[in-house]
Amino acid sequence: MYGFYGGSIVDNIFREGTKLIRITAIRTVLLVVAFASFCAVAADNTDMNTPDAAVDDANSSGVAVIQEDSFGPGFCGCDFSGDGLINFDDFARFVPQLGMEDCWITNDWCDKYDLNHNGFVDYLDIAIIAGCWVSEDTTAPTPDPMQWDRSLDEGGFNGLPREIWIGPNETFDWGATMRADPNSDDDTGLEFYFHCTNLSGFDSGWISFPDGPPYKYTVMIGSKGWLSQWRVRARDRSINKDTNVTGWSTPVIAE
Ligand SMILES: [Ca+2]
Ligand SMILES: [Ca+2]
Repeated sequence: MYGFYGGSIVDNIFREGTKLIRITAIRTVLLVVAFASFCAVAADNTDMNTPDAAVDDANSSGVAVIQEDSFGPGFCGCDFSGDGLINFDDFARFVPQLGMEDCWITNDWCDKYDLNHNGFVDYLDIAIIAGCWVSEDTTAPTPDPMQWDRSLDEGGFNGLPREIWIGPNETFDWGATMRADPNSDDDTGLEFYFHCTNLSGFDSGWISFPDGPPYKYTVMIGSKGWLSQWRVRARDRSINKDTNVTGWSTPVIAE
């Protein structure tokens, strides 16, 4: 009798669990179907993505990509993964937030998931994602070609390549220092390559600056008067970073 009673509880728990899984699965399928419909509509209605429906993106190289009504993160205003591509990776991050209310400045618009800042994470935000569906960042940072930072630092120096004493021994501890100057950040972030054109072994390789500007590179070279010549270029950090590369800046000799 006791065993039968216990089994009944287990059966109930099992039934309720199964029901919950079934409801969750149905909701997920309905959501994906609804989203696929949004994508189909967006694909059919190309007018949704014409420049008239978008605004200029100050964070990329001038190509209009951000939807006019989106204040969300990164590329297209809805790149939650930050890779410059809008796909299921972003949608999967968005879905758990669907239905959130009381989005406001104080909670960073529901942690940025309220894309249009109307106070809710809802179907209007899904429409924004659908409008950017499978779009990807295909533009290099600006300016293109990259340029040197000619502003003066606290020491009164501009960012053009110059020799600098960086060691305790004034004969052998000279290096070169320089700064690049992108005119804005990029949707996915920036990387720079400082290239020494006449001496080997001093290139920076692709480097990033997690703390942002100044984008400054300093390298030990040896003694004074080596007349190393430098140029710099930049790329973004998107899935297309191998092709989203600026041209080289003008070469400058460090003196
Ligand atoms: Ca993404
Ligand atoms: Ca919203």
